[in-house]
Amino acid sequence: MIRRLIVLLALLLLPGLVAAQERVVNVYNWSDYIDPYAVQRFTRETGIRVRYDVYDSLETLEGKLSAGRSGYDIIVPTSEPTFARLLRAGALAPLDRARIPNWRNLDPTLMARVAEIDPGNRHGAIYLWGTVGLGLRLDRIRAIAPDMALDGFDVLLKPENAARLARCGIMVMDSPTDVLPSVLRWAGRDPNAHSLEDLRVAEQALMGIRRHVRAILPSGAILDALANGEACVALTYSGDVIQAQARAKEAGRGVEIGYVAPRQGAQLWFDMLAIPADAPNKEAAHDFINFLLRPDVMAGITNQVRYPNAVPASLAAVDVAVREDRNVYPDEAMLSASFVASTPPRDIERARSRLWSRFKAGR
Ligand code: N2P
Repeated sequence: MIRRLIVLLALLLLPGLVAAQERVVNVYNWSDYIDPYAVQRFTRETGIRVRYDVYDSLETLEGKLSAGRSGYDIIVPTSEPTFARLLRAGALAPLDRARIPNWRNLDPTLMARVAEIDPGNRHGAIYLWGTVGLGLRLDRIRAIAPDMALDGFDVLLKPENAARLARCGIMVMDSPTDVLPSVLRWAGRDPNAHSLEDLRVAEQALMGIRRHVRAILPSGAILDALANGEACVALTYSGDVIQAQARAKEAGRGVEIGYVAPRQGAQLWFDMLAIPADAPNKEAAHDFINFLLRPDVMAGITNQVRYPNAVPASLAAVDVAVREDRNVYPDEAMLSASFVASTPPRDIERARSRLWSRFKAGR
């Protein structure tokens, strides 16, 4: 009888014990920003289950993280301002390099660029990087405005151009953080000059085209709209446009998408793999980072999402068409003209979000 009770008890408790032993990593990453095959492979090789959530703007990520106890083990904030701000707030765990042997695969020159905000690169590894620019629906634009020069933000920000293209769909991603610096640059201002006067200039530029803008949407929705031909001009991230271009081509309905990063200087950004200070599964998070930094895994990711990575040894396995696409891997001239956004002080940050609400409301 007693033996039977023990067996029964064991049977009741077993599932709980197994669950307690199951290893999990909670990943919070940008949408359309990984090779699904890499995630499956990680689980197959390590036995660690991946719970995967996505966001599509820095504002969303920061909102979630600053509330604390997000429950995430891996996040992918842009070096500035989000990663820098979380770091300053003590919200990021230092990385244990001994658990990340593939750290040696990282490009030292790129890592040096982000060391300015994270001395010694103690809290983050570059995952992917890219620029901010315009996705253009070339087949429609050629029909509507064959004479328009398609080489920079004039296409969007000159009101006479926006007026001509309005009927085929102008969209802007919903992120003051990743939109305002490019607008300032276009207006001839220092994109990192954080003054109210500068913000007024950016606001004027945006308000000048507001009635021609069909939608201000999170970046994930912009990617979809470009891919299915609903957007003619869309301000968003480089690789998202190139993914949309590939999807549109595959669909074979004549939607032809192109990407334009302003020659005068595009915003360049670096997204960081980081572990929140209160992450529940820090060991599994280290294993995940280590896995992503493998050249073969990274090559698969770049091939899938069309963003360059920071693991030079991956290049050999990156498709030639992707590797040679200057919209994916910008050339030297573009890189030296580019700028990286800095982290605005609090009061300017507040003014930026008020400006953005007015832009969205259109008044
Ligand atoms: C992925 C968006 C890219 C990240 N869909 C921009 N930092």
